[in-house]
Amino acid sequence: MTKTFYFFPLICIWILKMISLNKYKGCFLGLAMGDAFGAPYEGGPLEQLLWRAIGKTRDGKLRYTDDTQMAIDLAESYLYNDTIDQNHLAQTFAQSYQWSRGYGPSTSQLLRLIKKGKNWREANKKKFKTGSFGNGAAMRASILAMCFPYNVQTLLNSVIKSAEITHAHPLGIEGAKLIARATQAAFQDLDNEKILAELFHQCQSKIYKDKIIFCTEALNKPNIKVSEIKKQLGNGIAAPQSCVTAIYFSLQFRDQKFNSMLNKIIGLGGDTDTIASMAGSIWGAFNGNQSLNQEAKNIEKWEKIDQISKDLFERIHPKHHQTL
Ligand code: AR6
Ligand code: MG
Repeated sequence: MTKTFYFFPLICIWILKMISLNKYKGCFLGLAMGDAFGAPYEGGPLEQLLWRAIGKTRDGKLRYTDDTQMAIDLAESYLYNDTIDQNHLAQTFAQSYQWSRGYGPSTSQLLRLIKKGKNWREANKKKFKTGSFGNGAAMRASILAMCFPYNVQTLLNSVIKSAEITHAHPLGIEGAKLIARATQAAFQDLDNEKILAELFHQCQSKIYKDKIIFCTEALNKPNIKVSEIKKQLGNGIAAPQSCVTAIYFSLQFRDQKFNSMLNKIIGLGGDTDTIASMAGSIWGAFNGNQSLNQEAKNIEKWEKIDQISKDLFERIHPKHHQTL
């Protein structure tokens, strides 16, 4: 091995640029907006009817779902511990649990068990022996890119810690790693080809590798139909059926309006809120919050989300936040 190879990681760290506060805010607001604006269109007629009944707060704001709630829990637990403390995070998830946020079935059961005093390490394999491969770990993974923005390996290790509490299946964890790394790359404004090459390199399973290849090809076909994206990449609640879909839309629309991306994702049907939430966080990591601020005010507790983004930014950039 040559000396140049040894120095390569150091050079990589050196050329990383500092991420702005606007990008932090954009990432979290994009997650919450994708979630809250996508939620009325999720699932079939029954789910949509239910959300029509419970999808607004008393003062007329759009409620967010489990996606944003678990993202807030993760950020708050990190800020409290200055690390990912799995026991604390599991308790934080469980204390925030409310059925009306629309948690997935296995996650609902798990969080109720933890609330009753069960250890998450036993409870997380109760419903599925190998753990869940739902997209619930991926939908909060962008927050980890805000906690660990400058080091890939530290980020991926933290994703495993966060994911395995609720989604211990390797495919659930792998989907979360892809979303987290795509967000980290978006913070650095890497170009699409480089992002997808890195994600392909990071993939362990054939299902994700094949989807990243399809995604790379699809981004070079401007007239590709949404129905083809749905068929090839998926629109479901399993991580392999939604994570690469979200990455595709975030990369396709990175230089366009947030709402154009949102409308396309709503048109997909299926798990619209979680796909929009994952894509929204990556879009926000590219573009920041400026164009989101006005519409974000329609969402419940948007000020809290804005404040947590600032707290995360200041925790990671203690010397710089006063100058930005
Ligand atoms: N074997 C078979 N099916 C599985 C397995 C497995 N190992 N793992 C997951 N499934 P869950 P989530 C299927 O409950 O990921 C909400 O709207 C199974 O059908 O862990 O937290 C969220 O916002 C299971 O019920 O949920 C997300 O959008 C389903 O995947 C979405 O639901 C979801 O796994 C998923 O949330
Ligand atoms: Mg969802």
